[in-house]
Amino acid sequence: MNRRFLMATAALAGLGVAAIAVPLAAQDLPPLAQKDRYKVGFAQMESNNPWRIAETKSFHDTAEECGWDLIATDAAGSAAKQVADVDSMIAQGIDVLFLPPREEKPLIPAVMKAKAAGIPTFLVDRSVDPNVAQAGRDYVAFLGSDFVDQGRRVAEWTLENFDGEKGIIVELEGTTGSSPANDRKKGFDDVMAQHDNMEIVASQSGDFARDLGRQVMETLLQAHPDVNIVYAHNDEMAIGAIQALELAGRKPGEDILVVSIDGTRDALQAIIDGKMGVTVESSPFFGPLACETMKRYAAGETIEPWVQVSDRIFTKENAADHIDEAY
Ligand code: GYE
Repeated sequence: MNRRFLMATAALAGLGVAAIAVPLAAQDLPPLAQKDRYKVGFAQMESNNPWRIAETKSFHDTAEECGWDLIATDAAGSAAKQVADVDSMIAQGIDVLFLPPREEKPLIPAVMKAKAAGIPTFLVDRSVDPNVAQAGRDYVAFLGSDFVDQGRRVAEWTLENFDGEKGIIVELEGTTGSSPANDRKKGFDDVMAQHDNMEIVASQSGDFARDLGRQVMETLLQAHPDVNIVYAHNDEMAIGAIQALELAGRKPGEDILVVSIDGTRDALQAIIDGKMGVTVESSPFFGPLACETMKRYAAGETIEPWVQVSDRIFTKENAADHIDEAY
């Protein structure tokens, strides 16, 4: 609806304009001034795995050359704490917020509060529910990978490389309600649903964590001893699954195919050792892209709603070439 019309209507109705100032501005993103230094918030969700640690380090490594006075927090795996961390950053007067929302829905209030406080927000590496909060309106943009495509690529590689007759698949899902877990599941499951020789017999969350991945695999192995493919939504859970499989006397890489996503050092090593088949890249090095996108926004550019990161694929053909750059 037209802004001037709304104001006029409000005046006619005898409402104070200030009372409806927030809804009137609801379509507008907060601007960002061009300055030498910015007070920047990075509200990390957890630090219990190498991916998160590499991402936080990437923001710290970028801070100096991008002119950031960086406030970085760690929500220790709690969406509620992540919301509180954003609150405290707003109170500290940050100019810009970089936020990896742990889950799609609980972080929406934080996005809306930052907007209401006039702070432009960039979502990094995970997104929020697009039916509720939208890029270009509530936050500037989402910087990250195509998770559906990652899942699809793992499925396609699996179809080409699995040499058994019938695939009995166990899926280890990421954090429930997170965008990568939702989308990596969709991408993989949709492809597999088109193949009669592939069956997903169990799909359960391991919260993107190594230890939980190991525990869930242990349990699922009891219920499905005939499993011959494990699809994990990230490398940490894949490594946990390999530990559970080996403990149970299975031979990952020989009697069971393990496939996953990220490209961590341990996963590349597992591929080199023949225990894992593939990992589709999902890079944690967001610092430089965050800097560049923020500067473009401050210069007055309209940012595309999805600043998409392209992902490589690591297999036994190239894992050794990339392990030195891995984290
Ligand atoms: O794959 C996982 C991490 O959101 C893309 O989160 C990210 C995912 C990544 O904990 O390992």
